[in-house]
Amino acid sequence: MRIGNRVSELLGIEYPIFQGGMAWVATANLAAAVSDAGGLGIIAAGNLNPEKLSSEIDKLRSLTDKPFGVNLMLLSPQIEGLFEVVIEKKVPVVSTGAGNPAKYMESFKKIGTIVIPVVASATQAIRMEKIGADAVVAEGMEAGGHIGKLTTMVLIPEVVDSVSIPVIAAGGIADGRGVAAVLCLGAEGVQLGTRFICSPESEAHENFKIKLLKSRSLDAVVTGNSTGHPVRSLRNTLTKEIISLEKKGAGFEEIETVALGGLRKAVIEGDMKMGSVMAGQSVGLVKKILPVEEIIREVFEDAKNTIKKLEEGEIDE
Ligand code: TUI
Repeated sequence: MRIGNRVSELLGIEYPIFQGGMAWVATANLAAAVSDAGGLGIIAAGNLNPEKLSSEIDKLRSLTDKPFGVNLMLLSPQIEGLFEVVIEKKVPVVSTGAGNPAKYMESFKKIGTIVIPVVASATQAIRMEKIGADAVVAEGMEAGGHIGKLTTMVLIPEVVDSVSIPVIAAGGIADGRGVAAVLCLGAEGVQLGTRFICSPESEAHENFKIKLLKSRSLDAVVTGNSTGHPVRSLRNTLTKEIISLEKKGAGFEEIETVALGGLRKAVIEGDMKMGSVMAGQSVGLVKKILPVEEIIREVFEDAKNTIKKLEEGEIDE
């Protein structure tokens, strides 16, 4: 049995697995490793300026000739320049987050770039299909970073029933059981973030990786609910400070000031106290640092075995 489908065919990849476009973490090095291993590596542009994005794309292309993507975080202050780089470099796949990419759609289509927006609801997915998206990543609130309100378990079937384009599931998936589960829900691909941080190819600070390995799912807490901008990250001094500010009724701007630069502090400087250690609930399932190729192989091997067991009626074994 081969887990291949519309997603692998659309993108020309071996396994329908994406590596999430995590700001600061999803560098050319990590993305190239994922693409080279048969998945879709994605460079995060969220923390980059246009020049740096351009050099990261060149670097990835020097490491692999496989398809890859760039994630455009639509709230980036430099979004226009980043968009221009993606067009100029003819990036094969673009994923978008934190907004509606409608105004860029025509330009992407013109050069044949495949557009896969990240959505957190069926309403957003329907809107994305209407504007010509090729697929959507539906991200449940188990994910790390900025999140929506729905769990993967509810979001995926609702999105699958609402659109005809392929749906890639994200949020809470770290192993083969998760992959098998979302395939049952109708997803045709998966996106993993947290799991890929824990690889030698990820350039996140060692402290960040160690903290992830030591954490359980309940350590991945949500701050910012009171301001309408929920973010999931690992409990530390920063999250405690933010929660106490929220209890005092602090507004979005005050909280943003505390959180500002927090992700860089965590990923680059390894500050586990005042850094924003963004990770999903699946952190509790990640027990070891494994090369990207082995992660992908293990995840799909386990997914296939899980499905096979179900087919053989061995659910209780
Ligand atoms: O984008 C994310 N998660 C993120 S982005 C990010 S970057 C950052 N944040 C703070 C400090 C430093 C860097 C961290 N985490 N997930 C994808 C996602 N997008 N989830 C939900 C959405 C979304 C939200 C609104 C998609 C569309 C949307 O509106 C579309 C519409 O219908 O208008």
